[in-house]
Amino acid sequence: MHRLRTTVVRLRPIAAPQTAKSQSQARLAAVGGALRTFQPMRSYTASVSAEPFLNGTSSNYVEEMYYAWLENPRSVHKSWDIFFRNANAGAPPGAAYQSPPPLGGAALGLANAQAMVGVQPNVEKLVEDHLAVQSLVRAYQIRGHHVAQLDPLGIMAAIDPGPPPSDIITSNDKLEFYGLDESDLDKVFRLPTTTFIGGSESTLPLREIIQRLEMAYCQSIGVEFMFINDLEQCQWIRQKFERPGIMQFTLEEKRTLLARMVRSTRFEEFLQRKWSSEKRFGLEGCESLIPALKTIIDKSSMNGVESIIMGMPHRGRLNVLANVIRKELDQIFCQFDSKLEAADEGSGDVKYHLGMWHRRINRVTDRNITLSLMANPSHLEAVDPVVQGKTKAEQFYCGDTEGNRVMSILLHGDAAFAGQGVVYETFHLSDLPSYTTHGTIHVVVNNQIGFTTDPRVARSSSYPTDVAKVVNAPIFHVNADDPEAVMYVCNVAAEWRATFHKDVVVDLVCYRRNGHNEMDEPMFTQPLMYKQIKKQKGVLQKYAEKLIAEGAVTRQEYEEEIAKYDKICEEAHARSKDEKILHIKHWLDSPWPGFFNMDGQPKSMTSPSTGLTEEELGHIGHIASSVPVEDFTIHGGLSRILKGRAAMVGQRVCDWALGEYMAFGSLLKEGTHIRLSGQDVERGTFSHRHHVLHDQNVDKRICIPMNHIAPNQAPYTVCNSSLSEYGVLGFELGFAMASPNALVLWEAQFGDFHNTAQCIIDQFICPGQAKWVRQNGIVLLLPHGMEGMGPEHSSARPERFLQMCNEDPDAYPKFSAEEFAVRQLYDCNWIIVNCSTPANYFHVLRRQILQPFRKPLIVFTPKSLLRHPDAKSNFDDMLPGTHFQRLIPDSGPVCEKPDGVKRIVFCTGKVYYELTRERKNRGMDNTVAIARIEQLSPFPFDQVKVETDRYPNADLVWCQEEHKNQGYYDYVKPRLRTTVDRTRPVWYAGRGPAAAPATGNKAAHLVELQRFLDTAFNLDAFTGQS
Ligand SMILES: Cc1ncc(C[n+]2csc(CCOP(=O)(O)OP(=O)(O)O)c2C)c(N)n1
Ligand SMILES: [Mg+2]
Repeated sequence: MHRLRTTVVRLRPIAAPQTAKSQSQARLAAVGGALRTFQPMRSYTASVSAEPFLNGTSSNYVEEMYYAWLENPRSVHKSWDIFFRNANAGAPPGAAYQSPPPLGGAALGLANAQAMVGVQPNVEKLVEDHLAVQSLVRAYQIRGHHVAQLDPLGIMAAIDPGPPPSDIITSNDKLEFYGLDESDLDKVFRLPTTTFIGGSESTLPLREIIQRLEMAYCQSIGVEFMFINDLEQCQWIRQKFERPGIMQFTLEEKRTLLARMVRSTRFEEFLQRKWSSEKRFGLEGCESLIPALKTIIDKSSMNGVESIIMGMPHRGRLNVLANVIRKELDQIFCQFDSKLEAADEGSGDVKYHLGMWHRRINRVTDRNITLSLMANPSHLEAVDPVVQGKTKAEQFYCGDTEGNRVMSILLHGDAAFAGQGVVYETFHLSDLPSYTTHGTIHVVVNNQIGFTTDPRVARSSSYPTDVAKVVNAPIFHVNADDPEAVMYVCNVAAEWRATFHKDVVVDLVCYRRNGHNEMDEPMFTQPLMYKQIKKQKGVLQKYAEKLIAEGAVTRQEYEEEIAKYDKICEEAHARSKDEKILHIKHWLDSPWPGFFNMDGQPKSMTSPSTGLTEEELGHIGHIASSVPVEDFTIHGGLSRILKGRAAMVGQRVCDWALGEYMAFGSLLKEGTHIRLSGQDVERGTFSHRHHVLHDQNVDKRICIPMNHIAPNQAPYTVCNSSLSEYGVLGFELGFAMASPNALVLWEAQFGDFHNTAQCIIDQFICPGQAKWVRQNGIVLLLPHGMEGMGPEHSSARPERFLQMCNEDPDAYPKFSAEEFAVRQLYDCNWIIVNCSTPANYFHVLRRQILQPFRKPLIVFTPKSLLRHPDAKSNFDDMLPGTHFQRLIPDSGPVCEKPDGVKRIVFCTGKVYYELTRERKNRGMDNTVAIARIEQLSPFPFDQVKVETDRYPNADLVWCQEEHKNQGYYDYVKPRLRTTVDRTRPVWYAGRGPAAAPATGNKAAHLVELQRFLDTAFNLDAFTGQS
């Protein structure tokens, strides 16, 4: 319908303005006759143009009439009926018109009209031609990018395989596709409202229409946007790329662009000259990345952005550090010195992974801007969600709810952008309320190769950027050898982000002049591509020649610019030789001002009590068991849960959910922001948490009681995430990076699902501080426990976390008794706990914030214990003066006669409850002591020693419900042995080794459980073994 309507509008034929053809030719000449040119055709002069009532402003009227007539011929005056019949039958408009039939002469009039039917077509052809032109415009908008000149190497097949689309006019004979021919080229058409190629003109000859479409969509820029399902956004993009004369730059802009190209190019050349055999993953072939980023930053600063957080891979990273972030050059150059000593503890990292934070004045806008480049591992794209999380956090802390002040830029390689799934996961966070950063600008260094693999075998999509379509992000492909086009699209990308607060992609189509790194020989695998690359003139040289030819700059000025920058590099190089020590601290991407003392050390080395007053416990307990807003109807089942909570508070006890509530509520009250994110965390996978209440009568009305604890409390963010682990955990890690004064928790639906986020754990959480001297207090909540649920949903794989602890199992730490716990914590790379009581869970969460430094905390959390009648804690265990208990000793009858104890069973987590039940059943409360190791890492050597000393006649057993090659055994055994100075053996009671974490058969599960409990309480089980 819509289409018909617009078509009818264009029924009105128009005479070609005299100037149309000459305009078109002038423009062609201006672009150097850039693309497919059209031979001048005979000019079109339609007799219809003379039709008096079909020109000027009457067209709408006619349109309406025509439209009404199409629906019902009787709805228009007879004269119009006859006219349209005749016109439709092909009569020229002059002939189509007939005087209204005389009164009383109806029969004659009709006869005349009928006689007209059968006159030769014309209006129909007009309609068809206009339709064709409209389709043509649309074809360019949709598929013009496929024929754009994006590839500096001219081997386009690699980036966009396949023949050009048949509906793009690549030569005159293609006009036929639209039912047009060369004779139509000079006909003038009214432009549809969905194009801006006319500028101030609303009509153009076909020849000019095609020329302008070619200019807009088929030169150095290829715009992909027609999949966006928002008309306003599409129109916005069309006008940005279609308006005539858009690509005009001031002299000043051109000179700045040249200067930036000089820096970008000469930086790499300098490094190559000085350190020709060092890997640096240079930018050669994509030097315009630097002006691209600087353009985005300038424009964003102009739009009010004050802080930009960037993530990028190896390619061109040093160049970005030097010329975008403005890291001192001597600090970069000294990294190439192999004798440089490391000042900081830890592994450090290679120079092209380190991060950076820098505040400076933006020269273009004269405003302050903070730029940070996040440190990242080799794992491509892994940093994406981390950048987003940090960006979100910065926005959150400065109250930037629209993303006007803080934004992120993500850089990608073409192969990684297409290949790595985390890119997709990150895109899917982009529009979620608790995860959006209100638009990210993605820049792809599309050098048409990934290491040795070219796109034909590296991806199934046309472009590496297709993944961005999933969130309707426009994609601007641009030939990186055309720096002005690059600058233009970067400006548009920044404006897009500022206008719509949505993601956008700039695809810099370029090449890689060297191998993957400077040592690699690319000719082994890409001989033809590299033959072409060898012939390729550098982009700086090309652009300089262009500007010199234009007279925008003189050769002398250009050479002076080069000399000036080379001198800067040389001087910095001389200074860099004085640097003998590498301070990784100088490469910190997220400083925490005020958290450490001047030397970067914790302000104290004590952990205060994590207890709360009776009153505070009562108050938070009350909030946890009530609905703090009026007229809010909750589900009946939930009412029962809240009543149960109220009863517990009355009895001064907590279950797991209430313990967590106490920890969160109190920290919020004390001013600590809390963010809990993960799949279904609002209710809790096991329906125990219920932090978000839903009104049963009003759609989307919710209440978060935790935000009603105290008037000046910090906000609580609890958010169900997308079904992603890698992306979401990365995001939360980034969020936790922004500030030490927030408790950021990610909960896995079941602990085993953490392995799809393994890269974030292995590359960031475990070694983050060692590599990048960056602390992080993120908390991972991983439901864990063998409960007969099968191989999945059972194990959070504690063995893997434990294996990655940096503690020496064979050395008893040499700390004083008072400082033992805190020093151990300070030295560790992460804390791993498996709490058996709500009180201990409460304490460890509070300790996470009250301790004077930040370490990641891994918590194996319970499932069945959430409702276990014995797994409750008394308020007494949470009062002032109480602490997290790293080890919970046996406080039963064994304490009275420790000498008579024959065995100490050490365990952790839920199996404790199975052990105590079995011990009771067997009447062995006096002979077997059970000690719970609640903090597995750092291992509480000192407290374990107290237990082993207390029971001198006991043998030592480690009991776990996990399989022998899993769980904690391999970790705990050497530590227990170290604790007793290897004087006593450590025996094992637990499931045998297995490939799968748990059986899928409930009966087998129970048999296994009973079997290892038998072993644990059979005092002769290990007799005779050594
Ligand atoms: C997750 C991951 N897998 C593999 C690698 C090894 N690797 C390093 S660079 C690279 C090629 C990257 O190609 P591209 O993304 O196009 O970036 P370019 O090097 O071309 O700039 C590969 C496979 C890696 N670093 N990370
Ligand atoms: Mg590549």
